[in-house]
Amino acid sequence: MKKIKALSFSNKGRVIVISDIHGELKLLKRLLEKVNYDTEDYLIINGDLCEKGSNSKGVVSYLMELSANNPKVHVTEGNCEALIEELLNENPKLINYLCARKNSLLNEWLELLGFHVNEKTNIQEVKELLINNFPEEIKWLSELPTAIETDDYIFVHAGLENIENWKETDRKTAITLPSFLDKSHCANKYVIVGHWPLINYSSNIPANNPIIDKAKKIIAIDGGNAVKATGQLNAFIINRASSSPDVFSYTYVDNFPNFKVLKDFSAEPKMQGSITYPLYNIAPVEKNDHFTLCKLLKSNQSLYVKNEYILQNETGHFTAKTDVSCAQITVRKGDIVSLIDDTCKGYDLIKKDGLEGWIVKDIILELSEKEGKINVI
Ligand SMILES: [Mn+2]
Repeated sequence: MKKIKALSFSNKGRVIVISDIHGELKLLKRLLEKVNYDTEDYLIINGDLCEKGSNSKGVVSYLMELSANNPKVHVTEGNCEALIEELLNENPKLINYLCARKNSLLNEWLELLGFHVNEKTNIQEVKELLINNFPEEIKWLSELPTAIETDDYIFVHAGLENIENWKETDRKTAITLPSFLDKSHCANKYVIVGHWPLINYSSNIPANNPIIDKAKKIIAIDGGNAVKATGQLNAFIINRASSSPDVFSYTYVDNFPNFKVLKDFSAEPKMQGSITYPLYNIAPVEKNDHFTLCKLLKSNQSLYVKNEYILQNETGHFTAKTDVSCAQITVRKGDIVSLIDDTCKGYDLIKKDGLEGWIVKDIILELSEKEGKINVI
């Protein structure tokens, strides 16, 4: 990769890292408010500002302005920002993409100009229109660094190749590499990535919380915001103090309402695990009132899937409707949780401190808007 930005953090204060905002400007602003973001903090936005959410242009404008006015704000490119390159290279496939994906930065810009793309639209026409009307934004996006390197950290959207000189990582790999936590690198400093929703790595109880792998020196922070039904926008915080090692913490925001637990509920220990991308095929073994014992095909793992989340297709095969927790969660009276799904029989799907699972129905009470602002982590 060619675009590597060298940076030096002062040895005290905070570094706040956020990735995969995907056009969710309101969530971004709520998250900055929740962490009490201040211009004294470093703020690293680690790729995928746009696409999928409803306000990509808003996120791009907001971060352009924030970084222009504050030398401690830095942004790396993600695979979604690389769309700009496809535009500049006049890739005709971009037209198909824009027809298929309504929530796209380029479609939002074109809509402002009263222009709608269809299959017959010419890519040169789109390029000319956008370059003439959004020259600063396009320049800013196309100049974003692929990685930011400091004394102790490398910030890159998706990952690095496991090679002696990490700087030789192919740029496309750096912004598209899947599942980096399952891989390794030899950069000898922490590599902080987004791109791969954390729920894909879940084992016992599914979660979208950041994962720190000390042995591999990888920190993964993509909460699956705007991509996963139960996703969240994470802020990973590095607290620096000159006399001691950096301390890590995190928090998140999502769009689920907060509730207070009125009665204890203990999870059944056998109820663990989750169905996540890409293993959605299951074979039901034993159907019960609320959950069906299933074998996850390929991994052969046994899971209890909520009956409402099981689908049978025309060929008779069974799949999970979407990513779903197969875990129950222990909650105590007074806990604050958020509610993901209350449409199923007998049990509600909730999130507690980022962990997702089922609790028995009718033991939670919705908080007022003011009370609901209590931080769950
Ligand atoms: Mn990405």
